[in-house]
Amino acid sequence: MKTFHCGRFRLPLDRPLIMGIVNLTPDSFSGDGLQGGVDALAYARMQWEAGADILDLGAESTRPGATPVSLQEELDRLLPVLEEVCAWDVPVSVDTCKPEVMRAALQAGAAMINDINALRAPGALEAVAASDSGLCLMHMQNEPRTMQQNPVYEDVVGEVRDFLAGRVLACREAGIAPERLLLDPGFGFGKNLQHNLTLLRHLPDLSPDALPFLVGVSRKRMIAELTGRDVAERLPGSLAAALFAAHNMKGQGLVIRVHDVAATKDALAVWSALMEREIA
Ligand code: HH2
Repeated sequence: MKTFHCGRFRLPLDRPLIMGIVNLTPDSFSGDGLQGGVDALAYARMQWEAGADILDLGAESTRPGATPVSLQEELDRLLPVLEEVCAWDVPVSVDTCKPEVMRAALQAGAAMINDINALRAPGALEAVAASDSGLCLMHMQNEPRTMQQNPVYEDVVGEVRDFLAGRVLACREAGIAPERLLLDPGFGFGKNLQHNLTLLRHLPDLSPDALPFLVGVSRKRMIAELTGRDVAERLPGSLAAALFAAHNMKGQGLVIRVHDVAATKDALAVWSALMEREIA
């Protein structure tokens, strides 16, 4: 059976895994950031107890138009929470593009680095190569400030696949074992609705060497474009997309990054019970 290697954890990929989002930001698009005195540790524990297989801590919003935060600000938001959560028996991922944050996170015990920039920043590959952390390599066209200003592709599937293949090669050349890698098409990161739908339909075709995928569609604008719903009402649409991804990727390995862990777990439980006869 395939496993995903992240730090001291070996996660079996025979069923879709759930990554629970913990946004340590005041400005996340989903509205789940830490405004209004929400306790980050209590929130992280709630995500874990709801059934998250991995917790993903992010201290910088990447929503379209977001302004970057300074290194110090990101570390100040992240480290106090990370140090506590790393003592729990759950793999902790850190969502960051900055090599300095990667190094500090790994030192504090993070089991995974989730980089929407696919380790392209100078020094990023070197920051993670010698560790045993899991890694997520995501495709993004342009950068968060500008990415949704008319994204254009000639062949979105081919371009995303080639980009990911290039990043996998760069990791291999840096000595990173493929068992440490998850790939992500980057839904909403420099893509319009049609790009997002095409990529979701073609997930299994996007991965060089049949590597596992991470999919993040939870509450995103593509759900709003299909349902007309505000951010607080996008759960049913998010679940439909998550189940489609699970169905499409069965056997290849999938991590689903979500805000609503308990609801996603229930939806996957029903889907996997229905699938059992086919798998047996
Ligand atoms: N999406 C967001 C952030 N990080 N990482 C990966 N690998 N894939 C994604 O699709 C992805 C991601 C945006 O979601 P969220 O963290 O809820 O919002 P914000 O960046 O505004 O905090």
